[in-house]
Parts: sequence; structure tokens; C-alpha cells
Amino acid sequence: MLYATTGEAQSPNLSQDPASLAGKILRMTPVGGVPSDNPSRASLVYSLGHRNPQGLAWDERGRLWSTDFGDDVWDELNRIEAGGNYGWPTVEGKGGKPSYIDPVVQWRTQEMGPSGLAYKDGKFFVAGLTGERVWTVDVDDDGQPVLKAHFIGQHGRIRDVVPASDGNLWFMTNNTDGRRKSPGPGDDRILSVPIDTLDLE
Ligand SMILES: [Ca+2]
Repeated sequence: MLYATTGEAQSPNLSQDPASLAGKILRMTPVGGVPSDNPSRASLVYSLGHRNPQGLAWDERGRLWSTDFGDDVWDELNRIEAGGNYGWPTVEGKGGKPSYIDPVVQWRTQEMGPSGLAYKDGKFFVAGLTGERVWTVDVDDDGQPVLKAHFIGQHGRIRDVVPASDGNLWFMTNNTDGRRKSPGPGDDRILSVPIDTLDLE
């Protein structure tokens, strides 16, 4: 199936409206039809209550995860369940309300601003726009997620990140779209570093 993330389009209440495709994760057949096993038979909506979800990744158990770019306070990494409601705009970050699914990880927005998400060998790699860094998240079922930040401020805004088959982590910057005051020389760039040079557990 094809999955797509949609932002709330600056109309936050659409995220909670099941009839709107905004602020959602959508699931569709490769030609855009509604799969027969979607949460609602007539709808592409797979989960709702998102603000600005950008990254999608599946772990080795087939579970779907997504980043959500928050408003002013909290950015999120969510484990996505079919039909789940992730709270926006009632809740940003961990709200502790039974009707909404809380993020597994939340970050202060100035340290994150998540875009692309990838998963490899038990670890998530998250591209940070606002925070101008790459985050790694090691989510152990038995413990707290271990978070580490890499390349803070070195390359500017990070848009996407991919662990490649060559053993390197490839990531791309996003500094020339007008949202950063001073793009660096050569921006924008695709960078590649050996994953084993990152300080991972
Ligand atoms: Ca949320």
C-alpha cells in the first residue's frame, strides 16, 4: 500500500475531522483507492490528529512510526496504530488523555523540527530542520528511548535522512528555501557519513 502524510493546512480543527484528508496519515492502494482493510471502509484516513507529520518508517516488526512537526512546544515521534488519534490540536506532545495516543518521544521544538525519518537495526534516524541536527533514537521495549543529537548546527537544516546499503548515513540539507538566514557554501548538499562514526550505543 501507499502511505502519505498530510499537514493540517493551517486549519488545526481539520486534524480531528474524519471527513477531511488534512492532518492525517493516509493509506491507499497504488492507484489511490481505499484498501478494504482501512480503519474506515470508505476513507483513505489511516490515523488522525496529526499537525504536520513528515517522516514515515517501519521497524522490523512491521510497525509504522511517524514524526510530527509540532507548533510551539513539542515535536513528536509516534508509533502509528490504525485508526489512532494523535491529539492535535487538543494536545501537543504528551497529554496523558485516554482518548489520544501520546508520542513515544517528544522534543522541544527548538531542538528538533522533525522531517524525514528512517529506521535501521533498532535505531531511528530523524532529520531535524529547526534544530539543525540529526537525532538518533534507540527505542528499547524495556526502557526509555535513548536520544542522541549529531552535527548540531554544522550543516544547517536537515530535511531527510537515509541509512544506505553502503553502510553510510546519507542526509540532505534544506538551507536555500528562504527559511534559513544564511545558506552555507555549496548549499544545498547531500552528505554521507559512515554510521559507525556516529556515537551510538
Ligand atoms: Ca500528538
